[in-house]
Amino acid sequence: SIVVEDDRTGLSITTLKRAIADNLFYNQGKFPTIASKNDYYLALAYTVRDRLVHHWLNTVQTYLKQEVKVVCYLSAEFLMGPHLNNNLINLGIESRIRQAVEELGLDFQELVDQEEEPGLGNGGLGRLAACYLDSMATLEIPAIGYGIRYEFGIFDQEIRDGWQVEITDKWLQYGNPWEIARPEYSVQVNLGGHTETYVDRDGNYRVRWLPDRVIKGIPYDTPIVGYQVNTANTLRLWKAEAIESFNFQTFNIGNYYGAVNEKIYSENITKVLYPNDEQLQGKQLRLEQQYFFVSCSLQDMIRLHLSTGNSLDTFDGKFAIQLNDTHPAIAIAELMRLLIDERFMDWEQAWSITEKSFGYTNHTLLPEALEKWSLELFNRLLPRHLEIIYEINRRFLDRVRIKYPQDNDKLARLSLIDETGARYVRMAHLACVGSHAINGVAELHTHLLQQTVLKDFYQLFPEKFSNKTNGVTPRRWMVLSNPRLTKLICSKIGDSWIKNLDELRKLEQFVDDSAFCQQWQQIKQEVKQDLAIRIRQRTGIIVNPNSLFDIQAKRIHEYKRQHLNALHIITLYNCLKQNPNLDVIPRTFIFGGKAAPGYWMAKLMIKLINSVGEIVNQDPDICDRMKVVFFPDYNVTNAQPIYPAADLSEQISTAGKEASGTGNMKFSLNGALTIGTLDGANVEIREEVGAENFFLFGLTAAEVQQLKTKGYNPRDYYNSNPQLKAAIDLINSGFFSHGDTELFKPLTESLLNYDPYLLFADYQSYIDCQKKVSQAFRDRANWTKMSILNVARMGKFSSDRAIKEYCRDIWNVAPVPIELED
Ligand code: 26R
Repeated sequence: SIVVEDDRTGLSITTLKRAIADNLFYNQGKFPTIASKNDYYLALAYTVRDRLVHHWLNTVQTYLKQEVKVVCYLSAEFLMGPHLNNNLINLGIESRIRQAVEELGLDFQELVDQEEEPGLGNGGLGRLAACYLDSMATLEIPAIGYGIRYEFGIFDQEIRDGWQVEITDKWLQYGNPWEIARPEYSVQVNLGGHTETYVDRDGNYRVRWLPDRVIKGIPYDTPIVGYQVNTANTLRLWKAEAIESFNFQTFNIGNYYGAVNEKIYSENITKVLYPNDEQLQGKQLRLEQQYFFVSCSLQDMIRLHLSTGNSLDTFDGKFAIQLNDTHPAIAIAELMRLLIDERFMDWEQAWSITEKSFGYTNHTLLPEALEKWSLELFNRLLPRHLEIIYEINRRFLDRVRIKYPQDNDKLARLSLIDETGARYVRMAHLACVGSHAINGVAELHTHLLQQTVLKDFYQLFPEKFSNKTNGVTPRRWMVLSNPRLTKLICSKIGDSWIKNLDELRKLEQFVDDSAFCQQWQQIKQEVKQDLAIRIRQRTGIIVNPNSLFDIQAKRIHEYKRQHLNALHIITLYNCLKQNPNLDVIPRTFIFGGKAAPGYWMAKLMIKLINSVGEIVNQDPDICDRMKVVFFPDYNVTNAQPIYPAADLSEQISTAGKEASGTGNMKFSLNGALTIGTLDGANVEIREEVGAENFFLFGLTAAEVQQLKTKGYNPRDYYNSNPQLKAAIDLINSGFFSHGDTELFKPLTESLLNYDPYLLFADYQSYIDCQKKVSQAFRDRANWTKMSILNVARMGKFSSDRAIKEYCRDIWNVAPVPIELED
């Protein structure tokens, strides 16, 4: 008998080919003869989307029917990376789709490369949110990711003359096949104006907010498919638009330009992601973004809750709301406002619900990154919220006063309002008081939080605190990015490690299997060759795939110390110049990362790396024993082929400064060895892989603290260390800058006079450790063994493990399997 499969769900090769052709014709409106690669990509993407819609709708329906508790992950950033390949892997249809595409005479990789990645995040925090969505879907945890649909994500980076140039990220310009707009669930968000009190019919005093602006929030939904499960959760991102009625009013009185202007003004709110990861204080638009997406999301939760016939009394039993840093912390005041002003709940009950609903994750200890908003700005934009925050603070400080009578310093330190100078709202304090759970993102980070920035809160409510060490999803960061290694591992231990990463331990039994080690090394070699080709395409630099690939890929920041890495390169260069016949292990130094556009020192660090590269790469005395590469536009797409190609992972932040790091996990998972300080999750990675398989250097966080207290003088190190002096002097001589002795002065002077991140103190330890790395790399068999052991022992760093801990300790949610019925 003849079976004709549905074009939208069928999975036979014939049906898939027909579906792609059909989507090309009817969605793209193109004949094959005139279709562009992008038309074909879109036709393919719609074909894949069709095949997950029933997972998605069944998931939503199941959650509603069973009235399950849902995790709402509130984050200003979701750094998703490309969806197509990830969806194919999680749906388990990659090989069929590839075959169908190839039988149509198309190049599969070429189509995959068409996708503009949604780069709606800066770095670690945004990418963590994306890994957590993948894990929640895979673990069948009901979850919604709530965020902002930025029209322009993180800028694209170009390098011109060694400098970073920022290019607008127009990721939506050719359409986004993965999202569905849901204008029927639009909400309104107020801004500005003032408040007034009134007496309701029962004689109660109430407050109403009379805003001077109203914005519409429209949700755009993207399915988040779990790995080999029927679950497809939702990422719901909000776009700001003008309210029609506002427009028409202006239009009717003949002010056409005014009407259009109003629309432009409203849409500004979700126009662009702030590319800074520091110093955003005073940026009104940033606070507007935060409040906008938070208010939209909470209104959405309330609508969902009431739609199933529930009363708000049970809200906290149905929603676990996680604050991804303080960016959405205004949610605490907003939920209070919605419950009290709009639903007429009394304060005590509203507060009890709020506290039980929220959890707060802190992602940084850097004082300049702790969010605070001036009272003036806050009052201008959110007058009602400021009143609510004052009331939260009044009640909170009353309790503190009972516990610590007569300790005004303590009160001032704990207050939600910073009154040490100009007055500010402290968002971290609001988050701590309004949440039942507070966590850091690595053991050391959580410990330091409790001892430093949140010390008083820890003393007050120690039971709220816990650690949740970050993790990364092995689906994207191994299966997708490293198919060769995935295949080899599966051939030895099966494929259940993909869902249960601890099973990688089974690889340990093969470390002495020479055939296996051979294959392992061979794969690393092939992947390095691939990267070498990309490097040549992107930079024109020819690198030797047999050299040690030494990679530092992360945002450019002084605390991450890319310039310490540069000092090592210059030191090595000096050694080779002095002793040209020195027998050294050839190395390729690869950097990737963006600098915040306003962060001059970070931009100068990029220029320094490129300038050093320019000299080193073409110096005949070096004979290709060193190459320095700055790989432009580091993003999720470009990261995927980078992690698998690393021999050495640079995790060299000043101890105590990197909250966790997640790139450190991705490198190690892909078989790189780490050179690192005892910072963030490095500590735990070293614990897991074993000290003998990790290159440790540098001061500990405690030693950093002690040295700073005792008085740190970087110039002493410079004067007493000839190698260090030579490196700094060479930069200052203009050797790397065509004789310009001024160019890098801001950088070298900052190091000589302040060196806030202690590069000079850690310099010799780093150089010595790098020598050990080179020595170790000579024994390739043993290196391979260490590489295998690193991978075998990375189980802990799966985001699945992290999410299970959040579910158990913070959210109190359980898996909800999805049955597929049509
Ligand atoms: C508020 C504004 C100034 C701002 C500050 C800091 C905006 C963004 C940031 C970035 C911070 C919060 C961040 O990305 N932190 C990183 O979080 C990762 C995930 O937990 C960690 O791995 C990483 O160590 C940490 O720097």
